[in-house]
Parts: sequence; C-alpha cells; structure tokens
Amino acid sequence: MIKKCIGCGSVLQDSHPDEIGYVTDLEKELCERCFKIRHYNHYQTVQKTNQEYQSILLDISKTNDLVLLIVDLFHISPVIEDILSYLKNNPVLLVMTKRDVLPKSIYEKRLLDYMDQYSSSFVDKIMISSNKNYQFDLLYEKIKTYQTSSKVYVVGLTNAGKSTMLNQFMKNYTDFNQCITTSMQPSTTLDTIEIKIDDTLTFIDTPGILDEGNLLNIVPLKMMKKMIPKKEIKPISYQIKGTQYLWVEDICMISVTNNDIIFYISNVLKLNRFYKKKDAGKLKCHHFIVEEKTDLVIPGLGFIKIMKKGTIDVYLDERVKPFIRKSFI
Ligand SMILES: Nc1nc2c(ncn2[C@@H]2O[C@H](COP(=O)(O)OP(=O)(O)O)[C@@H](O)[C@H]2O)c(=O)[nH]1
Ligand SMILES: [Mg+2]
Repeated sequence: MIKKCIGCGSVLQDSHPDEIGYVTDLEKELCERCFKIRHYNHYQTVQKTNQEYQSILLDISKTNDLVLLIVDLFHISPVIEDILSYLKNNPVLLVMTKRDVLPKSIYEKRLLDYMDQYSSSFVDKIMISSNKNYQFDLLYEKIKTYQTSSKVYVVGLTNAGKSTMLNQFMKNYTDFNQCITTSMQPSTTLDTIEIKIDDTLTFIDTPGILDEGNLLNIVPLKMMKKMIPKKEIKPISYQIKGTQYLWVEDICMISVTNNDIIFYISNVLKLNRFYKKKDAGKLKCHHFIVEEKTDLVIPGLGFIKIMKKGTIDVYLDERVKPFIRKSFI
C-alpha cells in the first residue's frame, strides 16, 4: 500500500535521499524534509509546477463536492480567476484568511463584496484568521450547510494559509495531535492530504498554485521574513509635493508626483523618502496611469493606495509583476 507523509502528502520512499518523500525507515509517518522544516526550520526548496496543480483541479472539477477557496487577504491575486475557471461545477465557499494582519478598523463586508468581481457564484463568503482562531465556528457551520458529500476540497495559492487553517480546524474540533507541515515558503504541501474530521467530513488539502510574479519567490529568506507581516499592519501615509522617490529596503522604488499615498506593507520593512532620484540599478520600471482611488499591488510585498489621479512609476526586479486594482480598503 502507498503510504503518504502526514506533513506534506508526498509518497514515502526509502531509496532516494535527494527526492521528495524520503525516510530512512518506512515505518515513519513524516518525511525527512517535513521533519527538518518542523524541528530545525531548515527548508529544502521543491519546485512544483502549476501543471501538476491544474491536474488536481481537473480531478476536483469532475466531482460536485464543496470547495473552500482560501485567499490571503493581504495577497489577493488575479490567479484566483484561473483556479475558479476549473470549478464551474462545484459549490465554492470563499474563505479570506489572515484577517489579523489587516487593520482592525476595516469594513469586512465591503472587502467580501469586493471579491464578487472574481465570481458572482460563491455560495458564501467568510473572513477568518487561523492565527487568532477567528470565526472558525461560523466556518464550520457554513461548511455543514454547503457540503454535498463528506469530501471538502481546500484550494488556493501556495502560502495562502490552507494548511494552517486545517491545523486550526483539527485543533478545535478533533483530538488528533497530527498536523500538516506549514511554512513561510511556497510549496510546503507537495501532494493532496486527506484529513478525516469525522464520518461526515474529510478535508482534502492541496499544494496550491504558485504565484509566478511574486517577490517572495525571489528574495532571500531573511528578506522574506521581514516582508511577511506577523501582526496588524499600521498603514503609513505620505503627502507628496512635486516628484518624490520612496524606497522599500533596496527591493523597490516608487516615483510619485503630487499625490497622497498610503503604504500597506509589513511595518518591519525600512521605508525611505528621497527628494532626488537615486539610481535604480537593474530594477525594471513599470509605468501606471491612475484615474481614481487605486491600489498599486506589489505581489508578496503588499499594496500602496493611491488617492488621486496621476501617474506612478514602480521599479522592481524584472521577474516581479505589479498591477493596479480598484481600491480595496
Ligand atoms: N498572520 C497570519 N499568518 C498566517 C495565517 N494563516 C497562515 N499564516 C502564515 O502563512 C504562511 C503559509 O501558510 P501555509 O498554511 O503553509 O500555506 P499553504 O501553502 O496555503 O498551505 C505561514 O507562514 C503561516 O504561518 C493567519 O491566519 N494569520
Ligand atoms: Mg499547505
């Protein structure tokens, strides 16, 4: 019988130490890689392709089971449209997570309504925080209301917080002490993992789709740790007269003229304002025209709310794909 790692879902094997699922002893439940992530914070990168994920989504689309689409509130990505394009037959419950990192004062209903632009057919929407155990009873109720069989799939981008949510779910409603491996890095979960809560509910956790233009994919671990907010973000406002240049660490420069802007990024990042242009080196310039209140999104870093009509230049590594969206908060 095939035995899977309880931490990441990869098939356990004892013959290839450099490949996924390796264990020295097939009696073990956790692969070496998961063991190292958990006990030593030592992370071995595994490249997963989105093609593999598409085939998981295709399998889900052949059922009419309930799907939980997990979206990181701080990293709403157009990639969720790609995921939804596979799920036309399934009831989809939108679960927006990491509520704890956005300011307490935000108006939740407005944010949930904002997501209607991605699909008009979510069966329901909910905002949660796994770190703060926020709204899990309500989530459980909604799952019971909308499930069509005992199977419930959990999909989303990698790093959205899928596995963390399931661990919190197990902690709240079961006596299991098993847990899924989670980490800051993308592609921690490697294959589907079944988590049986009781006879009426089994979750299927999935690895998640990679966000290809994301800054987190390319920065060193130390910078990654700074970029991922651990607590509530305090927005930082600037009133810009004339043209000014704002640097986030040395990873991003923004050039703005006569505008009011608000940064929503992790507060441990260094943000510096300059009145003269500094050479942006190899960073590539993206030019945006803003007509109304707009968010400039830098995937992985956060977003900048632009209050007035105008133009804005953002300089980033050429692999990062910034975009603008109608203002979110
Ligand atoms: N602040 C905060 N961080 C979270 C929350 N849920 C998950 N995370 C973090 O997000 C990262 C990715 O989580 P993980 O569950 O591995 O994501 P997955 O790839 O979707 O399974 C980890 O660093 C988690 O600690 C949450 O509710 N709040
Ligand atoms: Mg995971």
